Amino acid sequence: MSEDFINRRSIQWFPGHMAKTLRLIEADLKHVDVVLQLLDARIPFSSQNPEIQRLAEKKPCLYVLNKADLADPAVTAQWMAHFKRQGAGCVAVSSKSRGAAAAVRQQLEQELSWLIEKRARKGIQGASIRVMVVGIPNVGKSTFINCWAGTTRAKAADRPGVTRGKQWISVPGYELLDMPGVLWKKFDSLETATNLAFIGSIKDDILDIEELAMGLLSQIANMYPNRLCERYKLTEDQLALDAWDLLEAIGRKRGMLVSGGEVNTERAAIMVVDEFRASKWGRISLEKPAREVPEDA
Ligand SMILES: Nc1nc2c(ncn2[C@@H]2O[C@H](COP(=O)(O)OP(=O)(O)OP(=O)(O)O)[C@@H](O)[C@H]2O)c(=O)[nH]1
Ligand SMILES: [Mg+2]
Repeated sequence: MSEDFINRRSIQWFPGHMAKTLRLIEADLKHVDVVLQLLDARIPFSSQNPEIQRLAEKKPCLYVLNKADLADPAVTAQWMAHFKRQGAGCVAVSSKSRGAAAAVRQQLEQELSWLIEKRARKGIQGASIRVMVVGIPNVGKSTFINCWAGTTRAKAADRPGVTRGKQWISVPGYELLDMPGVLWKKFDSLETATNLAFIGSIKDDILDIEELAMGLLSQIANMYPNRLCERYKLTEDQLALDAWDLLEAIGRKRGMLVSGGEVNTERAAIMVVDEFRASKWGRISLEKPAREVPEDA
């Protein structure tokens, strides 16, 4: 069910500024010391853009699982272990809380200790470390930079595609490069596109909101059934309804009716998607790391 709206609508959102950003990332890599790749802690796999990945590989790279305040902490711990096993530097933060910048800076200084020592040996201790911040739209790149700067320097808002050009921001000891978010030129995985749509990294205008809400309800009814039951006071029988009927049942519970007593399913869908994104259903992770087989198994 969650894939239906993708099949019907074939999601495609790759405006000109995203193509330009990929070229900018490539060109600016030689001017930075490290790449911070922000991922969404609720979908650390789906939020890894392979094209960004390919470019970032040329530099030391650190993953930041942002919006960890919205994700299931137990699953985030699994993701941290997963990245560690892969030998990748990783830190989980919430850019809405003050500690995020300090946590990332500490990890960065660990990853870049060789560079810091090399600079100290050459007597260029004062040089700032240049950091490029990249990721999908709406993952919180600009918010993270503002958190580090301690003030609003980069424009940030709760929709994808806010940052349209690159912007350097200086903080003590560092130069941070904010970049626009980049999606896929063409999605090859329906699951990835679906997950990105759920968390709001794809412009909602190009999506069918009812199909989006139905997909989300089906997925959460499987993964975290109790959360839906609690939030919408649903019985087990109601939870087992198909997604359209479930959406109607939720709309009815919330009194979202039109004349004649029918449910305004569009209003219900908007409410469902908004409530998920605002974490009204509690902390939820949509993806878990694939079970890895130990090498000696
Ligand atoms: N709960 C929570 N919200 C966050 C966090 N980081 C960012 N946000 C919110 O996510 C939304 C998007 O943040 P931005 O900083 O504009 O995201 P961006 O990655 O710069 O987006 P683009 O410029 O569009 O690529 C804003 O509403 C932020 O307040 C976080 O760690 N936790
Ligand atoms: Mg931004």
